[in-house]
Amino acid sequence: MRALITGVSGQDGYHMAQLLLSSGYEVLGLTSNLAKASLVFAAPSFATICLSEFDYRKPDEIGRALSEFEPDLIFNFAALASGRGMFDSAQEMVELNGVFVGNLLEAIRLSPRNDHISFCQASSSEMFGNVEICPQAEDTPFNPKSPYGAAKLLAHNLVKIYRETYGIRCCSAVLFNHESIRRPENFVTRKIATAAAKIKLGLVGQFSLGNLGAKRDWGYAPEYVQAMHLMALAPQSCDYIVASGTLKSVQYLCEVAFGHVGLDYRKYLKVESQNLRPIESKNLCGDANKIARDLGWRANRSIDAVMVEMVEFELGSAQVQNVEPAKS
Ligand code: F7E
Repeated sequence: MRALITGVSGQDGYHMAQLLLSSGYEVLGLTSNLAKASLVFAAPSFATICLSEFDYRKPDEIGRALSEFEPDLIFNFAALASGRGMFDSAQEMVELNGVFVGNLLEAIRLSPRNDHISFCQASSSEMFGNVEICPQAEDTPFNPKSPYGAAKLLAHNLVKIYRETYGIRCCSAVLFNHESIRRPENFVTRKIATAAAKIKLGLVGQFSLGNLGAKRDWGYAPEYVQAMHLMALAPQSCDYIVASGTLKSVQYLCEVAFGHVGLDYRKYLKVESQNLRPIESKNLCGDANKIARDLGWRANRSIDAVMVEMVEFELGSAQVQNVEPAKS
């Protein structure tokens, strides 16, 4: 089996590549930054991955990749998301997070092998915006409050249209927040884990956050890519909520991370307005009963355990970076 992963060097692309390579797939990873991707996948366990530089703004390129590589499964993680950047550059956001997915679906439709391809899109809980209904299920109305959420909703709707109109095997996983040691440093879990580790080691004296009261449904990224893999293999393509069903606040994550290293986060935290969002989505908590019923997937690892894993990883990395060269 052959799998194509777009946005391969991000957190989810990395975990998906790891899962598929260990399951015996041939994997082609598309990336807008080949130098970065080559570093991300430098470990010997990724020796067989094939990486290719890709311009997401050129609609023809995706058709070429499909005819040359002939994938059975396609996972789309190519997206702009930069921590508090849900409101960054609306035009780029719409082009990459929305229009590109239309180009990808059209390339699948035009492919002579379209019967052999199954496509899974990384959709987002940000499409719900500020919802009254909590938890959110597959039939909860979307009401995005950010350009990111709106662009993701464009892609989500296109997937549904191509499935229903053309019979393409395509589905969307509505992913709630999901974290791991691969999270980029501008996301809140990584910011907190890095701060806890560096403050514990005496490398920095304080850290800054935005809205401590913000609550999210946080899960473990390697489990969320497993859900998407199951969805792509399912005989019937349909969309699923992928979530833990548990709401926790940013403050709670600080308590877990700093508690793990025996510190009180309140002594080191500065709340800064630059970390606040113009509008904060509220009540984002997913009901993942449908995927549990149909495909047997459930979120297992708690966000407490994920935060501890992230802090331990950051302690290790910070120590390695700060080891002084041996004196001769
Ligand atoms: O924010 C609050 C912030 O940037 C989480 C992506 O996977 O999940 C992710 O997007 C919460 C928000 O993730 C800071 O206001 C407080 O309430 O870690 P985040 P996100 O924006 O929710 C969704 C589902 C996706 O689809 C995305 O691709 O934490 N928060 N203080 C902060 N957030 C950040 N980044 N920095 C702070 O200082």
